[in-house]
Amino acid sequence: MPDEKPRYEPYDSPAGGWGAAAATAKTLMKESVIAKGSRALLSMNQPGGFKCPSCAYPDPDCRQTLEFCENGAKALAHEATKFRVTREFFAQHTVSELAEQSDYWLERQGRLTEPMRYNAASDKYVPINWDDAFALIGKHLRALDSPHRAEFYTSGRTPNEAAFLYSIFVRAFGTNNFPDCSNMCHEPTSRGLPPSIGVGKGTVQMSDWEHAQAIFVIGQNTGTNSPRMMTDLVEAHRRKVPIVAVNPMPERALIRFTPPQDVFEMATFQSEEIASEFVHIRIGGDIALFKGMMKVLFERDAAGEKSVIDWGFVNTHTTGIEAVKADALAQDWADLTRVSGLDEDQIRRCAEIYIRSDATMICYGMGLTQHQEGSRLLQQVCNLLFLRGNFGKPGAGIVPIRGHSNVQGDRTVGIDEKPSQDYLDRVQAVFGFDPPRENGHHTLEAVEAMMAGTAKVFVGMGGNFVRAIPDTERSYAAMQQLELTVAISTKFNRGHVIHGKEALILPVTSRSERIETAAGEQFVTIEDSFSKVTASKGVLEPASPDTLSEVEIVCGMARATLPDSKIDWEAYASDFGLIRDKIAEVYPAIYADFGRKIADPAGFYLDVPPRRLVWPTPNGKANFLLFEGLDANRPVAEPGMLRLATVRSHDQFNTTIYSNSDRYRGVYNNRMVVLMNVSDREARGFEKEQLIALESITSDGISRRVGGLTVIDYPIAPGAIAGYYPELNPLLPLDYFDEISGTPAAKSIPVRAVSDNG
Ligand SMILES: Nc1nc2c(c(=O)[nH]1)N[C@H]1C(S)=C(S)[C@@H](COP(=O)(O)OP(=O)(O)OC[C@H]3O[C@@H](n4cnc5c(=O)[nH]c(N)nc54)[C@H](O)[C@@H]3O)O[C@H]1N2
Ligand SMILES: Nc1nc2c(c(=O)[nH]1)N[C@H]1C(S)=C(S)[C@@H](COP(=O)(O)OP(=O)(O)OC[C@H]3O[C@@H](n4cnc5c(=O)[nH]c(N)nc54)[C@H](O)[C@@H]3O)O[C@H]1N2
Ligand SMILES: [Mo]
Repeated sequence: MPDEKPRYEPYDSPAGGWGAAAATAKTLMKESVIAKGSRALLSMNQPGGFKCPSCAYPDPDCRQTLEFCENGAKALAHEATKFRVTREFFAQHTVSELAEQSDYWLERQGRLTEPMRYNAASDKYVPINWDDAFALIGKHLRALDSPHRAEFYTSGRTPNEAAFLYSIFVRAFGTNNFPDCSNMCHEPTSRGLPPSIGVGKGTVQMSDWEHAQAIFVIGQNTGTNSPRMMTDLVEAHRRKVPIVAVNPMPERALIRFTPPQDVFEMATFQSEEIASEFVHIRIGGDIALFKGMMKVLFERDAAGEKSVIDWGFVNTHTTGIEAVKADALAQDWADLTRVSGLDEDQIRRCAEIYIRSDATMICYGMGLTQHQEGSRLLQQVCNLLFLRGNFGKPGAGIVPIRGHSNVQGDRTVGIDEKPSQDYLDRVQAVFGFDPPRENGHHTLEAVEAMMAGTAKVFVGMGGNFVRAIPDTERSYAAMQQLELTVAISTKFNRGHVIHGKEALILPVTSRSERIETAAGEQFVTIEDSFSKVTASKGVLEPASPDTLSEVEIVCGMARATLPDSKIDWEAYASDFGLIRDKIAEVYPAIYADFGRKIADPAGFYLDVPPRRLVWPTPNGKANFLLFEGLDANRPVAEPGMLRLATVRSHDQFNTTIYSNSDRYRGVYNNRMVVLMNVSDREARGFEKEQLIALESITSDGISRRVGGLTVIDYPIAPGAIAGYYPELNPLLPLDYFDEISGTPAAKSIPVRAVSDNG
């Protein structure tokens, strides 16, 4: 689909509703899978069926209705597509030709069907059989002078069984180099929350929605990225629970929504106002909002007002309130309003909503994590929650809304570049080999090692690493220097055409498809955002007879790489239940009796100690942690600097682009746009819809620029602009990240906007 001139037409209808129903039908049609896709949708998120491959939002504990949304249906349709990438396709195109195509075009070609190997002489991919492919991987890995020269990436669609075995294989090989998609995503949750509450996970379960008395949705575009959560927000709204949306953009579904499952509202074209308070925050201004709210609480408590602060909770469970209190009280309203971009009245209204609620849930997404101080920012969310004892009671807690459907599960079962010694001891005891003890690489460190030329082999268990990471141009060059790149994928993507000197594409049986092994039909498990583990069993025929499940591919790589391994890879490859038994042995505290528990079609929740008011922190307490600043990003001294948030459109899944439109934001036909406040456009003297370029403001002397962008007048907070990921990743410098977690600060890139004269 060639790019057309972008059209902007504010979307006045409610989100959801008939627009969503129509979009679902259109996608099934486009992928030519109306009958097959519709049938599969009936099994999605149902007991005995498979888990939606899209987001990590949980299924209800017992709702028995259809459980899918427009974007889940799109994810499924693109997985179940009738289009195929075959050996004939590869014979027709050189890789250099393919590299010229857009991400959209690459994705459109469809499902991968057989293992392929890059042939440098013809610049084409040619077929290779599975055994030879595994042998090639083994040969390269064994030839390295150190196992640390290989990088083993994981993307969060990989199920628990495959991720667990992959972590065992890689450790048996000898490294902890586990760059993971979560390093670009919710790593501030994984690293920032433990010092506060002792775990790097959310603390609510599905049943908490019914008990919440106030809900904050911060930096998360719910209607697009976890649409099934809208059902819970609608129900909360109907119970008159105040919902506060904090976002630099008035994301449509958080303002007005029609639940597509609600027959009456659909038939009568009704819709509901979701957010009772829309907080139009400046990018990175959230800490100032939280501190302003805390200041109000401390002042009212000091003035003698009862029940503003839950002193019972604070005194029993926490430490450190004094420093946080002194800091909040010392804040000046002029600073709080300047940094947040909000007026004092609104911050006070947010505080009032918070004080009136005895059970508050704070939900958040990438708008909080992808800043230079993403981890400390989340610690401020914990501070705020501690003040009113919002842990360990129904309806309250911290609610990270995860991205990929099993990104949390992959981390739980061992995809961790900084494994604890405890865990390594258990791996040693259960599997009988000596795992490496030193920390490995996270995503940015892996890219650095590639740039430095010290990394030689890259294995990608799912995902589209080259397109997801920062600093596109330099990253492409780094990938191309590698000796071997291995892409274990369902669909064709950029990572297959930007590759190492040798390259393999290994096609995977997808989540929605049946996995048959020598031991019969297998199922896998995933862990959602609320730490609930459920089984997932595909129902469709595999895209080709020559795909393998991720578990089988891990076992194949392991056998070829570690011929002397005592681990019975063959047995695991055919009976996934044996893998679950080992997960139970390595993680007895959470996974004891896994095999029996997973037989319950409703799944089971993993223990999250703060729910029981137990804090696995070094001092056994919940800790108020002081952050002295107000801004989630460090200052940049350039007049006219804008903060760029790279976001997802309504029609993409990460690097997979479903179309060039973004319906809820009213942007059609072209993704090369910059959403800008009209005051910022006029201040720069740009005409409406003029072509502009963005240049990163950095001090490393490297020029980063993206041109050909149409500026669109948009109701985004002044000083903030937004554009699409991954097209704008060339603007994100590799060294612009949150130091605690290593997460790129993709929501606050300092840029200047200039007119683009070609
Ligand atoms: N359909 C679909 N579903 C998905 C995905 C997808 O691409 N498509 N991706 C999956 C993945 S991996 C993830 S991680 C999640 C991502 O889901 P989200 O967390 O919703 O991710 P983004 O689209 O990046 O948008 C984040 C939001 O943060 C806001 N924001 C930007 N800066 C700030 C700020 O400083 N403060 C505040 N308060 N808000 C800010 C933006 O305006 C935007 O609304 O979704 C998952 N689900
Ligand atoms: N600038 C900027 N950069 C970002 C972000 C941002 O907001 N802004 N967001 C970051 C975030 S939150 C994330 S999570 C990352 C995402 O980074 P990744 O997870 O690496 O990227 P995806 O686009 O989700 O990967 C899509 C590919 O995964 C493969 N795939 C799909 N399903 C399966 C499966 O079941 N098994 C296997 N083996 N392969 C499968 C398909 O081949 C598909 O092409 O990007 C990050 N990068
Ligand atoms: Mo993510």
